[in-house]
Amino acid sequence: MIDVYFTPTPNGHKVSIMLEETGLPHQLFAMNMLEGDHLTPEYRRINPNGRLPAIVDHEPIGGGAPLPVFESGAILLYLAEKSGQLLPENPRRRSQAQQWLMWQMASFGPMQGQAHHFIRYAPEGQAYPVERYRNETLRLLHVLNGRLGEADYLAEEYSIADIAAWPWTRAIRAIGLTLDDYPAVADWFARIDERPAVLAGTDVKNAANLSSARPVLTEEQWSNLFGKNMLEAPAR
Ligand SMILES: N[C@@H](CCC(=O)N[C@@H](CS)C(=O)NCC(=O)O)C(=O)O
Repeated sequence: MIDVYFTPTPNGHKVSIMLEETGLPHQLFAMNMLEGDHLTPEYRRINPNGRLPAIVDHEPIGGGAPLPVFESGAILLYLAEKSGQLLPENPRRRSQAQQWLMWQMASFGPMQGQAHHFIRYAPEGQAYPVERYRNETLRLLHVLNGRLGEADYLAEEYSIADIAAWPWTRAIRAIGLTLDDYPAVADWFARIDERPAVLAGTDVKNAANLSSARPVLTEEQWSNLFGKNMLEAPAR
């Protein structure tokens, strides 16, 4: 059994989709970031970075004690290895899957994450960071469109690279963007959207990050996400 510390965000959905695709037995523990569930010393023993998602595999590859795994990209690689699915065996495609997974983890997720922050959470009126991160997201969508214009999937066959990039593509509407100018991305998005495992992995867990409304946070919730409580958590 695999324990999943889950929140319904793009990074969380990568893991819920992967588990549905592979059929690995798991149980989800819903974590409420606004209430600071991720800031506890107990959770930091699972994820030293104190972010979501994370998993604990009670029957890890190679045996031994339960294995915690953090960072959504590392979780996808681990689950691919464990299941023997969704990481191509062909060396060229395998490398392509790893390249696009790293691209998502290093660029497409973090740049868009900053766009979400400045558009939806930061005090209003900060034109420069909004423009900077929205433009970077547009540039990355252009890169994605180029790749998907030459291959049906990022590694030619459906893989963890697509599972990593798809939920972040789904989230662009929350920052006021569309796929209208990215037809190859739109086709790829629609193909993956129809997969039963993707539906199951996002169904009823999909409330967050699709609305472009500015969330109204209490002082405590703000502190848990961006302020004193967040900063002080690692020292607890
Ligand atoms: N690179 C990390 C990013 C994790 C991350 O930032 N997760 C967000 C939710 S999607 C989070 O935990 N936010 C809580 C916070 O910022 O305090 C991964 O891919 O797992």
